Amino acid sequence: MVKGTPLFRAHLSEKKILALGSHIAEGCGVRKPFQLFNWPAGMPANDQFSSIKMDGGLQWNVSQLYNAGIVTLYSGGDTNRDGVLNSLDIDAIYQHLTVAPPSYVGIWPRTLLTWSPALAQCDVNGDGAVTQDDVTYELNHYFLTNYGAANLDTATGFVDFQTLLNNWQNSGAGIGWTQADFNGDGTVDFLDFQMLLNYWSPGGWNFAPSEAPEPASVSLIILGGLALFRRKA
Ligand SMILES: [Ca+2]
Ligand SMILES: [Ca+2]
Ligand SMILES: [Ca+2]
Repeated sequence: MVKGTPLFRAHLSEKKILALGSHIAEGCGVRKPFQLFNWPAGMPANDQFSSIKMDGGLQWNVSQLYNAGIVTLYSGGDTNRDGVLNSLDIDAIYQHLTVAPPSYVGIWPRTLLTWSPALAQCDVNGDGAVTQDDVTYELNHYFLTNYGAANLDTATGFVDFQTLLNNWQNSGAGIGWTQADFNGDGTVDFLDFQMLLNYWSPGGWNFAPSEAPEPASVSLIILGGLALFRRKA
């Protein structure tokens, strides 16, 4: 499962911090469950890390850390953390905005959230807020496209216009980016049509492939030391 089989038997008896970052090389792929520890018999509840720090802007799924010793690195742009990069990740950003889109005409119809680190997965540009800029970043960096591309190909053109017509004046659950709700307000209307016109580019967008986070390494630092930390026999 893991090159070099860096499995550890570990027992923690003091307050410990687990830091997951990118600066210490240890092979690990995106979205591949990574066996970090081999707990002797599951991790006792009172033996857990005092905190888990995710360094370098990386996001990890640690839901299996204590029962199976496994962590999984999320892929960039997977804002709803379902393991797939698709239009639902754009919808998730719009549904978790902490700041109303500055150019929005009218009163933003969704509830604006108060920023907290729990929203970090939607803060794809890493500026400590969930805003329209995150949608732009998501589109440009992870989909290599732009506003108006309902089908998330790399052009804003007639196919997208047809999608907008097909969903004209629709709103509510089930309406999102794929249905041509480009401004994320939950309704397909003239504002989305205006956005489509503003970004009309049937010849295609030309964003360079992202240099963004495709971390090839995992780092493990355990601060404070382990009371017992030995390689599995
Ligand atoms: Ca996703
Ligand atoms: Ca942001
Ligand atoms: Ca809309």
